[in-house]
Amino acid sequence: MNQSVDPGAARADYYRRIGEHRLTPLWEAMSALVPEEPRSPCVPHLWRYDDLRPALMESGTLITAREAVRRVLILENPGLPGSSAITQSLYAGLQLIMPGEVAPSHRHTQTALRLIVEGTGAYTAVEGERSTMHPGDFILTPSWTWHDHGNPATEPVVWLDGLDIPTVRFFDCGFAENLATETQPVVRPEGDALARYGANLLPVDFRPTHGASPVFAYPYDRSREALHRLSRAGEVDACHGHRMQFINPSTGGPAMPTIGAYIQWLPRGFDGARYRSTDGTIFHAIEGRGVVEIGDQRFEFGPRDTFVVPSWQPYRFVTGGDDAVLFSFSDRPVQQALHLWREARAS
Ligand code: 1HN
Repeated sequence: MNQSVDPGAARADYYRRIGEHRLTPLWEAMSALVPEEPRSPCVPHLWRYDDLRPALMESGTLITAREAVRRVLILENPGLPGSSAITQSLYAGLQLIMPGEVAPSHRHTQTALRLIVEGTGAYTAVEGERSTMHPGDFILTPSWTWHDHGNPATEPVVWLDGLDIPTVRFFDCGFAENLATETQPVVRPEGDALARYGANLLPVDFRPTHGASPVFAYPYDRSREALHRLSRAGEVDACHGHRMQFINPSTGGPAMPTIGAYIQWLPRGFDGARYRSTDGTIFHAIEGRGVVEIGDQRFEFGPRDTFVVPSWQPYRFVTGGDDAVLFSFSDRPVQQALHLWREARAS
């Protein structure tokens, strides 16, 4: 090297010159590109439902569901501004539909899930079947299936949306189209999919038409009953309480190929062990109260609150006098399909 030239200045000049050829030096970026362990820009955050509900209801006076197409307030991670993302791979929002409204039918390659937060009697239609919403119900919209929502009831209905929007954006494989009519024709009675696919039975000639579960709606009363029985059976997991995965009954695998969805029962007096995994996870409290410690932060959660745990951040749950039921979702099926997923429990 030329001794008379400051190496820092020489390198800077070199980087400028190679930049004109659209080249950059790996050695300046290497440790950030290949970290020893995940260092997500996503940060822990809790959205308290009672604090945001007035703003959500106000949106109902400012724009109709028809004009908005979907009237949603996005839960954007404070560490990912401008991204419309709650984790690097997932999107979440709170959707409001007022009595008498319709959210018009469309389809897209993004997969969606809904967890009903407040109100009863709205519906979502998927593959010609309408499912009536009740708080705690888990409803999914597989990739490229027509879906529309309506609220023929008398109260506002709110649900948490989860979509794989950032994942689809990452792969640049997003397509969307609108149906010519506002609502899709109803061709099956309500409960048809659950009867056909949700009773440990499958039609003998069943052939999947998409990668997601043929059961579109998982009623909360069924999931809650199963968890409640488990909670009586004892044998609580030190980290998760009683945690179950929503499955595709035709495969035994996750209900959606790109999003894993889970529900867990934390018994009262639970003092959980620390846990971490590489799938940044969104939690939503359906019932009960508790505390979640994420890294060095502590959040109290109550019914209808939503919080996010970034990839590889240690977290643990503590409950007081209440049992709590938490819904959650993450990109775990994608990471597992790619053999990338890891977890660790505090020893
Ligand atoms: C969508 O179709 C829904 O169908 C919700 O309810 C949120 C966010 C972005 C793009 C499409 C829905 C969405 C969405």
